Amino acid sequence: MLNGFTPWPAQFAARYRERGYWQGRTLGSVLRRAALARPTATAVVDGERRWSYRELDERADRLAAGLAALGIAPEERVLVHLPNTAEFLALSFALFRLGAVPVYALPAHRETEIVQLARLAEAVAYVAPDTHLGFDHRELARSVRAQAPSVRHVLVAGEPAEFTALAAVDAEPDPLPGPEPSDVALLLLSGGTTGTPKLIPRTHDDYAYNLAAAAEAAGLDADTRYLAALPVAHNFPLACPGVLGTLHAGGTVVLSPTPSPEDAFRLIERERITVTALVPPLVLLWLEDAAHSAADLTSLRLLQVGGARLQPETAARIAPVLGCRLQQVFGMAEGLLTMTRPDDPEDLVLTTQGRPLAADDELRVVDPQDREVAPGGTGELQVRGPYTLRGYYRAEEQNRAAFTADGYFRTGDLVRQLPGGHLVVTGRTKDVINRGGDKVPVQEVEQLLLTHPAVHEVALVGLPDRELGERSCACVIARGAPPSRAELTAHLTALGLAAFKLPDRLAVLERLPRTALGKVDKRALAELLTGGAR
Ligand code: J2J
Repeated sequence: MLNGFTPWPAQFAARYRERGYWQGRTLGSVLRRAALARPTATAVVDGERRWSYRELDERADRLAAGLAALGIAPEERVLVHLPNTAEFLALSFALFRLGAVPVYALPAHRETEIVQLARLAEAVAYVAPDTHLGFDHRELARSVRAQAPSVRHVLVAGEPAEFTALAAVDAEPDPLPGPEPSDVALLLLSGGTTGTPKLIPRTHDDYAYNLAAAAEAAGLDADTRYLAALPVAHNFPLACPGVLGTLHAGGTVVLSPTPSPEDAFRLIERERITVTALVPPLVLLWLEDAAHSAADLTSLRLLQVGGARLQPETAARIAPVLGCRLQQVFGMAEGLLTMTRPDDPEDLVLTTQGRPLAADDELRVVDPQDREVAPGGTGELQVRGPYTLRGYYRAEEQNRAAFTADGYFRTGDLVRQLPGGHLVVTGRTKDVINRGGDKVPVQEVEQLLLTHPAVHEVALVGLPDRELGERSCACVIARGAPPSRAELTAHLTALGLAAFKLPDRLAVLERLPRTALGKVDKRALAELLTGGAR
């Protein structure tokens, strides 16, 4: 078992097996089964490339053998920093079959995040494209190698420079011992509430359940043509049901280089897409563009929306403008998924975030003292269940705060549960800014801002925004001449911070409002900056 992983207690594991959640499958076998059933069907479309199930399956086997020949062993971690490409899928299944553990970084991540992740996971390899949207990942690989000594291999999809070409990692498949279904299959990045990132271990058993149950709840089958518009390194388009759920169902995955209406509409028309998933700000963009687009979107059957709060008014425009049904999804890389269902009444689909995937998802809504609130009341959501983690990877101290004594995960989300079980997400208790689905880890950004010589003190707060839901504002007490926002963002960019974490606004203040306990009062600060309009 992977060191640093917290397994479920034995009686829970037994229950989840007995009740059929954990079926003793590995993620590698999910693809094998689909490939045996429909070898010639198209599994993945990436630009002009089309791979059949047999081809994807064989590529995964050869790549697994090639990785083993490089000396990458089961349980070793591989940092995967690939955009939406066919290689992402071949590599993921190769690692699943080998029993090596992919750590998924988002394409937007830069040196700060990548080095932190490589160190935390003690990754032995970093896999990236040569360049992507104008950014040279080989440059980044050089600093990763210099700062994270565990990284022995850099594998490049494309022109490798001094590194190894991913395409050259290829060998005759040998039967591999392979992982156990209860082993950790992958590590996902948490939305983040602390200064440094946290990794979420997902096992073969739990993730196989997750993707299969989500596929069922979204009505996927062999005729599904799923468009991956969001970056597939994220849990939502990866397995909720996403690309893995589509492959499980025997459908076709179409990879979009970006989620822009321009790229996505072209692919929806060309590939007769039936299902896709978006975050709310992209829904707004798609609705605006669809109104004057000549693209034929009539194949679209279902649009999943999640990651941040969807305004009911926006939700109501989806069916008339895009001609498809809406499925709201409230999810987290930590596990729990709630979804609206096809047979839900219209008002629940428009105004709630759905109900849990599993009958054995145990939900509790609590007050700040961890006492359950009265039914229908608002409070923090705590959860445990067959696909919700019991501990972050190698994070003993943080785990003491993130979980209750009886194993519930404290989500940091404020919710209210309706009598039928549907949840309405009303806010949060955690110090994260949800910038249209991109999670800005507040403490991490504050710590980096403090390294600027003109910043004496800083608090990053979220301010309401019509398009993104929230935008970030850095409230700064200056040391000497106040810095400009351009100076601060240049400083953070030079440190190698992902662009979505850069402050959208700057407010230079004389002092920061404090709570009775002396902590910065972020609520008061946000009210001050919005003129109390919050
Ligand atoms: C309000 N807040 C939401 C929603 C997530 C599916 C969908 C999303 C994610 C995801 C995911 C929300 N309304 N509909 O992994 O599989 C906020 C909550 C939650 C946090 C998790 C999936 N859907 N959120 O967004 O791990 O605050 O996962 O705790 O990135 O996003 O973020 P993340």
